[in-house]
Amino acid sequence: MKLRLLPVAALALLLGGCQSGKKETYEKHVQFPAEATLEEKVDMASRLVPTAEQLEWQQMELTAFLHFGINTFTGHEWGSGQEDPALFNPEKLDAEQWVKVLKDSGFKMAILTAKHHDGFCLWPTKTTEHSVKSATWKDGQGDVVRELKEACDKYGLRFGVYLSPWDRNASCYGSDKYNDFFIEQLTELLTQYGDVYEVWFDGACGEGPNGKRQEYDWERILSTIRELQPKAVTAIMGDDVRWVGNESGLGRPTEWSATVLAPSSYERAERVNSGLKIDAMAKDLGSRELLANANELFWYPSEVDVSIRPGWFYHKEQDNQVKSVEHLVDIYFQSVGYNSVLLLNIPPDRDGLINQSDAARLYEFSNYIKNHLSTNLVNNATVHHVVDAGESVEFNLEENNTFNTLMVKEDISQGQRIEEFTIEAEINGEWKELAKGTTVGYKRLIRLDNELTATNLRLTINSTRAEAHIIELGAYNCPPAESATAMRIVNEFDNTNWTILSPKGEENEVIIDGDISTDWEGDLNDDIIVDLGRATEFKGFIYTPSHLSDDHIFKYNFAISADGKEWNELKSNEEFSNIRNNPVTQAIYFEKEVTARFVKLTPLESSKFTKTYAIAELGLLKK
Ligand code: FUL
Repeated sequence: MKLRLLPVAALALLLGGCQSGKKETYEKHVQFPAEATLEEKVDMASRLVPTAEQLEWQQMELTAFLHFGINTFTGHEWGSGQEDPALFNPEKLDAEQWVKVLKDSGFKMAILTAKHHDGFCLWPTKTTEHSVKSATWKDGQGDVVRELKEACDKYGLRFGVYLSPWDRNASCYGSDKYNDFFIEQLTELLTQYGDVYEVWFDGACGEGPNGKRQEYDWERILSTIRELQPKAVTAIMGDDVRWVGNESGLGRPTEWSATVLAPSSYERAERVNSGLKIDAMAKDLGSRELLANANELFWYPSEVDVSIRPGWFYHKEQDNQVKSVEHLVDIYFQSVGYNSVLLLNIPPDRDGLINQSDAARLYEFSNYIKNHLSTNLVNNATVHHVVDAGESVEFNLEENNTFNTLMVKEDISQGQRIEEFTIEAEINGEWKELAKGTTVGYKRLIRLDNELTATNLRLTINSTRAEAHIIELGAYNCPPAESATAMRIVNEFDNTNWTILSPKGEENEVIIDGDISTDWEGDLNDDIIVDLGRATEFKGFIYTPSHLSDDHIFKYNFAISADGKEWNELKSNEEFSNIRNNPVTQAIYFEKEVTARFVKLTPLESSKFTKTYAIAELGLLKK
């Protein structure tokens, strides 16, 4: 495959591409000329490069999220904004403990939820009283942002902030004034604490206290960041770092950092993305088929955000649900190993510490990575090779090697180019194909089915957008990781005498069969009523969403009854917050134990705003 370089180079100059060495490159964005052919677009795409900040961000590989705030003290995932700020009282808060745990586990940056959707600010802002100023903690004199930032500086960890655009407390939310309010909060965070390396705005945008939605002034927000913290990358609603599309830790095997997806904060995003029939969740964000229809391309690399626990905030009842090392290692392979940065959430607990169950798991995880993915068995692994389509490079392996994992790295400072590659091994004088893959980008890890021993490895670039710059090939031996984790609880009671009274239907008992692989799909007005067989004392209930559908219950009522006729509603119009993005088991506790023979869950609204819902299991919680 040979590309027509000259005409394109001339076009590129006309379009203001910048000169770097012999070839023109485009930083962060490239606009295709209206008359560009696919071949010309492919060539221009090969010369789209990251900004210096995006490149440094990618090289961190492991970054940590710290979800901490009023929710830590109320047990919610999304606070209402009406919480009493006095509840915030992490008596033993020690940000140095957080930072030491993260640093020792190989993380390069910590991003704190300075404000989540409830509007409660972890720093003493001038903009609202709904902050640490009104907390019991340190008699209102504390500043979590400062404590964390100082700890980060002391131990050499980068610092980033999450500032929720959606604010359920601010009375001006839903008006122009809110944009000023938000800019003021952002300015405080970006001017009072020193260097900030990532600013994270999620896309959740619901109603505020006055029932209105907000039109955010993204241009002003992003330009404020560029001005005040030019080294910071802006994520998710920002335009430097892209949300991978789920909160389960799953990247794409084909992951283009050079993507046609327009960042949602751009005014044209809706038009551009719907024109291409894509969104952040789409499987393909950068193939030639998409390039053929696109007018522009963005360097907008993927970030995989996922929590070490089912929830984003700390909940005591999830102490035994911290992800296993095996699960964390899988996530690592599917994020860092799929050309993404991992943003792993470790939520500090009510004492204000990283809980021992999470800290211990992080150490085990990082030991696994250190022990098994740092000794490369390939000789001269880091020699820079420039390889065209159809060409191969051979690498010699150390003697007495055994490996089951491969790694390829592309020099992304030159762009992302490789479209398809093959790796073969020479075993007893014969070449055998081990793996085939598509994109490489910053880093691509490949797990093989079996361990093997070989003398040489051969990497062939089958298809590439321009000469590929290979900067490393790796071979490692990764044994199975520890899979032990707590069991997933779906019900804490023996349900042999339970009967489903509603919804009616032959297979309705799947709702209480203890098997999360089956589900019931019903209509919103179908109550779920269970007869427990006898009066039972319990402290809460568990809703396990379906794996087979993404139509989950979002808003609900929950009621109990002694006779199945007179109902006492314990939860009215409540929500399973964030279930759309993170459909994990929802454990809802009441203030105190209740006794009832009948329970009723009424689904009011679905996460997809349909008239239907799905459920895998309904269970009850003991004391
Ligand atoms: C989401 C939020 O709604 C969650 O609560 C969490 O903060 C996650 C990282 O982003 O959009």
